[in-house]
Amino acid sequence: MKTRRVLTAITMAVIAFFFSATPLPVAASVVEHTFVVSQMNVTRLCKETLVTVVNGQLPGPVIDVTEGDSVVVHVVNKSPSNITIHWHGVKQWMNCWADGVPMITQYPIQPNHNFTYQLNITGQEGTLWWHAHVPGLRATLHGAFIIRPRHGASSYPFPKPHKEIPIIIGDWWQMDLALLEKHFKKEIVDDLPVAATINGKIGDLYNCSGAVEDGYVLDVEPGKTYLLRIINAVLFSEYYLKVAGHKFTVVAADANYVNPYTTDVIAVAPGETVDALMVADAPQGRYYMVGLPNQAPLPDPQIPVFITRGMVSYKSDNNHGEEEGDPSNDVPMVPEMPDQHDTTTSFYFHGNLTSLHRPQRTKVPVQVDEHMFITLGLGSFCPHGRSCEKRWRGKSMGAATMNNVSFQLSADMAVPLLDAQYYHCNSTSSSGDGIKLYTLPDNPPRPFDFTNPALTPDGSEAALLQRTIRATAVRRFRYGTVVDMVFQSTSLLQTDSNPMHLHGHDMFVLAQGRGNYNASRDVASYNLVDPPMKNTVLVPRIGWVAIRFVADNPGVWFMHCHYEFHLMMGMAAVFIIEDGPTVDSILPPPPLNHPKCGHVNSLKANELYLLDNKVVSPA
Ligand SMILES: *[C@@H]1O[C@H](CO)[C@@H](O)[C@H](O)[C@H]1NC(C)=O
Ligand SMILES: *[C@@H]1O[C@H](CO)[C@@H](O)[C@H](O)[C@H]1NC(C)=O
Ligand SMILES: *[C@@H]1O[C@H](CO)[C@@H](O)[C@H](O)[C@H]1NC(C)=O
Ligand SMILES: *[C@@H]1O[C@H](CO)[C@@H](O)[C@H](O)[C@H]1NC(C)=O
Ligand SMILES: *[C@@H]1O[C@H](CO)[C@@H](O)[C@H](O)[C@H]1NC(C)=O
Ligand SMILES: *[C@@H]1O[C@H](CO)[C@@H](O)[C@H](O)[C@H]1NC(C)=O
Ligand SMILES: *[C@@H]1O[C@H](CO)[C@@H](O)[C@H](O)[C@H]1NC(C)=O
Ligand SMILES: *[C@@H]1O[C@H](CO)[C@@H](O)[C@H](O)[C@H]1NC(C)=O
Ligand SMILES: CC(=O)N[C@H]1CO[C@H](CO)[C@@H](O)[C@@H]1O
Ligand SMILES: [Cu+2]
Repeated sequence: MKTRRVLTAITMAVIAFFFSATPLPVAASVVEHTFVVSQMNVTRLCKETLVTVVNGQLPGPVIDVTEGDSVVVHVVNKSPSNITIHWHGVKQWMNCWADGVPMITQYPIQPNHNFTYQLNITGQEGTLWWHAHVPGLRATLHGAFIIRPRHGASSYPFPKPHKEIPIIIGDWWQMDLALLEKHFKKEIVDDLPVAATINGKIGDLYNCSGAVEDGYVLDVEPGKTYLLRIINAVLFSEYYLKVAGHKFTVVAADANYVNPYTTDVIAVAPGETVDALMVADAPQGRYYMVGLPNQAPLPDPQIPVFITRGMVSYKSDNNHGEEEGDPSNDVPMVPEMPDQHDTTTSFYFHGNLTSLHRPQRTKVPVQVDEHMFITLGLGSFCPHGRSCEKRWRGKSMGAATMNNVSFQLSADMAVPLLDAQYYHCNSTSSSGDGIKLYTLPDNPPRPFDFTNPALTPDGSEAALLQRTIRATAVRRFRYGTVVDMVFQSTSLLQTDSNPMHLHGHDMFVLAQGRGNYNASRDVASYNLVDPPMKNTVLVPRIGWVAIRFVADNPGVWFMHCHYEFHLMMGMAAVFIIEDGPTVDSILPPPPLNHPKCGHVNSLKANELYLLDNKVVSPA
């Protein structure tokens, strides 16, 4: 389903010009894929389940490109669901139209419709991934997106690995995941996965009818180095990954190189990627590779722990006819995992990432234009005149918020926000007709002791704070604005961490801390020398992260928590980045395949929208 063709001579000449000072790069290509989205029945754990997949594969096909390539993906939707595909972490410079967020950057691709995405991969190397931006369905509609250096593997800032292996941590649900959102809307909240997977395989900790499940096996040769491209594609847990008897050297995160960091455990939250070298330097034998999720301890709501297990297996180099392993190590070695409630290991893992010094590395801007402080927490929609009731695995899912606003697009919205913004075909202002937008506040509207343990899970302390509002929360930025943003995880109703993902940009992660952020104390801890750059920052539980980013990619970009339930509950906002002053800082028109707002129905005012920051009473 994949073809590669060389760009035209003119484009080649242009590229050759730009690279004339460096060794001859590989020819830029157009990498073309066709993604047929369809449903299929898969039997795991003795139960047949209807899953939505791309090209019948689980995980989906790998997109494997070289920096400088163009990617063309034809999506053919043969499933009964509306679909979009998001290219997670791809910067999409001047190409917001291809970002793949339904009703934010495009109309969803309806059943029996096609859509073609075109993206240029520029200035990025490493591991990213793609996934459906559809609640629930991304658990099976995803795959690795690998960007190789233009000058070949010998230009890696680390020894050339023998092999490069995507390691995708996923979860396994025994339900049609299109139902997840439907259930959610009906306030059915007991949907849970039944197992976790490595590269689509559950592993031998699970069995049914006496037979254990298949596990992922990585065959290694003694002494060789393997680059593991680790992706967390699960819907709502950070994972720890270990291989018994082995260490990792972390070399990149979110497709940005980091200073090599040696550890025996990888922490990877949904939306994050980690590239790590693993040397097969243990005595020959078999070693379990284990993925274990972490979660906040009680009184937070607890979910079952889904551990997945694969294997690193040494190829025998003797001639005694053994198929695998050394007979003296027949029982595979099991790694000692962190406790499921240990979040400190993750805190340190993330705290130890620093960006590698290279000529291409983006310098941290020192002049900051705007400061924002954003609290992340849960809340409740409380009907008029009634008190807020118990939420989250109680009667209703309630809300998740950023600065006390729970993001929601109106169901009868006629135009994707990007079209509305671009064509002014519906006023995207906070007044007048058209799409009503609500400005995401720069600060929490009501400061409180954000990490007070008494706010968890819910009781009299939380009652005063949990009432929240629904709105299409947006924040506009002038082109080129340097933004400092502190994300504060709160203990309001729960104490989860929050992997916050910004589309279209990487963020410098300046600092993280526990408890409440305190500017007069914490600014001093900012790393302005070599902060890591991430598209997804894990805001620790009962803690904060300070990031900086440059709003230099015009468009309408989603910013959201990558825990699926938090996202469905509204922990999201839209960043609108305005055009710049020069020709090359103006968002180009959409590709021709993009339906324009000309043929859409009129918008209806919706009671969920807010006008001039005041709640519009339901009619
Ligand atoms: C899946 O299996 C069910 C019941 O066995 C069947 O009715 C359905 O057509 C199958 N769906 C697909 C896509 O194969
Ligand atoms: C799919 O998208 C179309 C157009 O946006 C919408 O009218 C329809 O209700 C959606 N279908 C589902 C199942 O969400
Ligand atoms: C969608 O793509 C398929 C496969 O390339 C093609 O057969 C079909 O005609 C296309 N449908 C539309 C509506 O463009
Ligand atoms: C990709 O780059 C080519 C060559 O610079 C340009 O013509 C094209 O418009 C770009 N496409 C996108 C989607 O940015
Ligand atoms: C099957 O799973 C059960 C419960 O998890 C476990 O007690 C049993 O040992 C497993 N059997 C095999 C063959 O792995
Ligand atoms: C790095 O990790 C070590 C332990 O693994 C920890 O002691 C140290 O505090 C971490 N550094 C940061 C900046 O988090
Ligand atoms: C959110 O706003 C509502 C009023 O709209 C207020 O009652 C509640 O205390 C606020 N909660 C927080 C966390 O700011
Ligand atoms: C914030 O930090 C400053 C400097 O360390 C300290 O004086 C102040 O008491 C702190 N504020 C709070 C609310 O903890
Ligand atoms: C193109 C489009 O959707 N236009 C609509 C914008 O909103 C006004 C007011 O709701 C409608 O009248 C237009 O049809
Ligand atoms: Cu979250």
